[in-house]
Amino acid sequence: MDASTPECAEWRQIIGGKSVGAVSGGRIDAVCPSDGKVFASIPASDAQDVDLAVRAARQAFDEGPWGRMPAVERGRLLTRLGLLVGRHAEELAALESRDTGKPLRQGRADVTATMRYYEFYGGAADKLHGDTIPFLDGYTALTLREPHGVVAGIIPWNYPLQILARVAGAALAMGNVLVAKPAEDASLTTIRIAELALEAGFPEGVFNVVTGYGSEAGAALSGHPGVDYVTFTGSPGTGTAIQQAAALNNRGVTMELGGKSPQIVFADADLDKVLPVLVNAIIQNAGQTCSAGSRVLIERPAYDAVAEALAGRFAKLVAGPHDADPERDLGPLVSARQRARVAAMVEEAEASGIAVLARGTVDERAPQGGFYAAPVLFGAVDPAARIAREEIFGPVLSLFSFEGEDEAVRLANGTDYGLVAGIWTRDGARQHRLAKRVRAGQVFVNSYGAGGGVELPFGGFGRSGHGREKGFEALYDMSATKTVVFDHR
Ligand code: TXE
Repeated sequence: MDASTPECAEWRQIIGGKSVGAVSGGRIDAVCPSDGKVFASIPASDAQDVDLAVRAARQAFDEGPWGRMPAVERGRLLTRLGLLVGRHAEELAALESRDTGKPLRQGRADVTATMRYYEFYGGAADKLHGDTIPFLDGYTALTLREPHGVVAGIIPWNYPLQILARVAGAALAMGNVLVAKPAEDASLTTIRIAELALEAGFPEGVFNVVTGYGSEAGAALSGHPGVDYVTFTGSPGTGTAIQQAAALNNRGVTMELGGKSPQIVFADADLDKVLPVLVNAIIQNAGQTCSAGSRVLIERPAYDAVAEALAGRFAKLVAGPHDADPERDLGPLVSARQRARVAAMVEEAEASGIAVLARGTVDERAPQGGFYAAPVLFGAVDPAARIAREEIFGPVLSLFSFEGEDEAVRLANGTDYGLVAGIWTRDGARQHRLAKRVRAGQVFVNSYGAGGGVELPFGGFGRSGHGREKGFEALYDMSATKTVVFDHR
């Protein structure tokens, strides 16, 4: 770690309400993606720390005040946490922006959504209730919604604040306790939120954070027998490993594993409205968004006009530091590893002969050590190509053409993923037909929410995962039904 940086802070994690380092004493550098420089460090935890956190969580669940706390009180704590997030909004936005490389305006938007998650789940905590069920004469049967117990939340680096908030909000609202494991690339705001949770009044052991590498802390957490439920957002490969580990303990899981989301543009679409949305849906967070609109399917008569207009916009896009003044269109990618991954896919596509219609630039004043990637627009992409089927997780957009609804649906559903889709047409009947036929967890008609909307259930089909997060729906994943039968004959 570069100790010459005066502000190079040694962060600690939160276990059982205490701010602690890793038992091993190991540390991981926190690197700012805008310049590649180390500016802080986090504990490199392993199975020992995970075990301490799971035990602290279990104790809080079994013996602490949390288990007896009325739902409305849990809700108040979540609401209070949301208010504290608001009070620390600029600090959190700046920290998220520095740790992930996202432009400050995106950091601010993430903080706004984060507040809203805690507010939403604070209000929802006492709203989900069971049923009474008509049963045999002389009996009363009813259901209760019960927490799972210890929930493990394995969080990625692209939207740490928001993804933690949707996991923690729903889990805690239902009375679970949490052990969160943020990504080694971006853990700082997760630690900060756990500190604010203590300040808000959450009892010790309810909101734990263990930092460390996925292969160590993450693997230990997902396979820990003291964990009752695992929720994960990340890559399909890691999702499989986590499910295998959880399966050895027969634990339930929620998996959000990304996408290859299509935007279907018919020739009658309002092009003035659609064009900026198509661009934003792939450059937001430099394309590192699970719901990025990474494939644009264009009805043949409109293909040339849309491709040309998009090329004009792409050529003007500039990537720059997260704190650039004036702000740039997008920031750097999160890490050298992620940049290399994106560059390899772009190079492979170019080498295979796929046409580059336009390329953005990197701000010439951007620091040399940053992990920048210029946006790339590919045209007339073969649906069988790797860039057409695999998540790139960078500012890379692929265009395809289609003729008629059937081909549009075939292309849209032609990958293993199924997370989000956009449908652009003025034809009302077609909107309804397509919304039904497209296989995606969220479908936007004449807009593209890029996963937005705290209230909207979110999750995928196929390789995109299973289970639903966000909205009221998440409360079902984060609880189990208990049936109680009284015999009063
Ligand atoms: O993800 P990983 P990576 C996709 C995106 C990206 C690719 C690779 O396409 O290019 O994944 O990114 C933890 N047991 N998404 O390698 O490995 C890890 O520490 C338990 C999509 O960063 O999935 C981190 O906390 N945990 C996506 C988290 O898993 C493990 C968001 C995510 O890391 C682990 C991020 C293990 N064996 C990447 N290995 C989305 N859906 O939004 C790693 N982890």
